[in-house]
Formats: sequence, C-alpha cells, structure tokens
Amino acid sequence: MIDLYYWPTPCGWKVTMMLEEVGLAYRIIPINLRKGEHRTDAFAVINPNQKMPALVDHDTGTTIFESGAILMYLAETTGKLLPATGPRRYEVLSWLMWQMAALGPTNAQTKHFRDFSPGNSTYATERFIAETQRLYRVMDDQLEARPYLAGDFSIADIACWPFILPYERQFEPLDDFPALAAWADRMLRRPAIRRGLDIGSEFRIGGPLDAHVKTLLAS
Ligand SMILES: N[C@@H](CCC(=O)N[C@@H](CS)C(=O)NCC(=O)O)C(=O)O
Repeated sequence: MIDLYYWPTPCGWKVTMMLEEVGLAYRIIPINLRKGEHRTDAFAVINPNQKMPALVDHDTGTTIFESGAILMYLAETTGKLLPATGPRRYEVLSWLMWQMAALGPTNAQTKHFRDFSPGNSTYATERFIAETQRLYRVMDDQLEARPYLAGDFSIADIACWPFILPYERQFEPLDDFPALAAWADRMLRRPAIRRGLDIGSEFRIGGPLDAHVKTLLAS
C-alpha cells in the first residue's frame, strides 16, 4: 500500500494526478500546512526537509521526498509515462528537472515576494514575474510543434501543469502564450488529471486559488 503525505497545493497535485493516471491504489495522509504539521519530528523521519509531499510504499519499503523523485518512482514502478531507456527518456527528464529547478521555485518566489514579503519588494517581485514570463515563453515555444512537452504525454507534463494552473494569481494571463494555453486545456480534459486536482478539496478553505480550481473543475 502507498501512503501519500499530502495537502492540495501544486506540489501535492503532481503526485495525486500521477497516481490517478497510472491507476495505483493509495491512501492520503493529510499534512495540514496551515497547522504546521510538516514541522513535526514524526514527519521529519519521512522527509528530513519537512516539506509536503512525501510517499511511503510499504510493499517495497521505499520512502521518497521531492515530488520529482516521487514521479520517477511511480513511472518506473508501473512502466508508464517515462521511457525506460533512450533519448526520449532524457527528454522527459530534462523537462522534469527544469520544472523542479526553475518553474516550481520561481513560482514560489513570485508568490512570496508579491503576497507575503513585508516592505518594498518591488525589485524582487518584478524580477520573479519577469522570470515567470520567460519560463512561460520557453514552454510556449516548445509546445508550438508538439502536443506535450516531450512529445508524448509524460511525467514532465504532470510536473509542470499545476504551476501553470494558478496563472491568474501569477499575474500571467495566457493570452500571449497560445500554445501553452492550448496545452493547459488539453491537460484539464484528462479525467485522471481532474480527479487528481480534486483530491483533498475538502481540506481547502476557500481562498482565491481554491475558487479558481473549483471553476476549472466545473468547466
Ligand atoms: N521541491 C519540493 C518542494 C516542496 C514544497 O515546497 N512544498 C510546499 C507546498 S507546495 C510546502 O511543504 N510548504 C510548506 C512550508 O514551506 O512551510 C517538491 O517538489 O517536493
């Protein structure tokens, strides 16, 4: 049995979407970030970095943190959404690492400086919004000639999509990124992606992102 330590945020959705796509059974263990449940000693044993998500596969005795590593594990366990060898494997992994190193952290910094930093954070806010726009341009260019980031649907798409989804909060309407917008819609039409996005909706508190997700799921 797989236990997923989870809260409904982009990093958490990556894993529920993947589990739904590959059809593995799993149990959700809520880690309430608002109550600081990720900062407990018990959770540090599972993830020494004390961030959500983390996954424990009791059947194989495997504990994993970092959502990119979790996606690789689930892909390799099921033989789905990541080629086992060859150039296409590394194309998928390039985009996965790009998400982990660039798109995800930039998204987090934009949100932090725009919404949470005290005082004048104009320089930092502008810097991270500009970098977000650059990263969106990279994806848009890549998606002009292919339906998914590495050609076929893969863990790279699952990794990146949750960071495009809250675009309204990033001040990033997708009007200038037509290929990215079309891909975002294509992803939302996948039933497993919708199921993954809906996992834990009962934990939400009704903020702007929650409202945005609700609207998407109703579309
Ligand atoms: N690189 C990590 C990022 C994990 C992460 O930052 N998780 C956030 C939620 S999206 C978290 O646990 N935040 C709580 C905190 O920082 O206090 C991954 O992809 O798993």
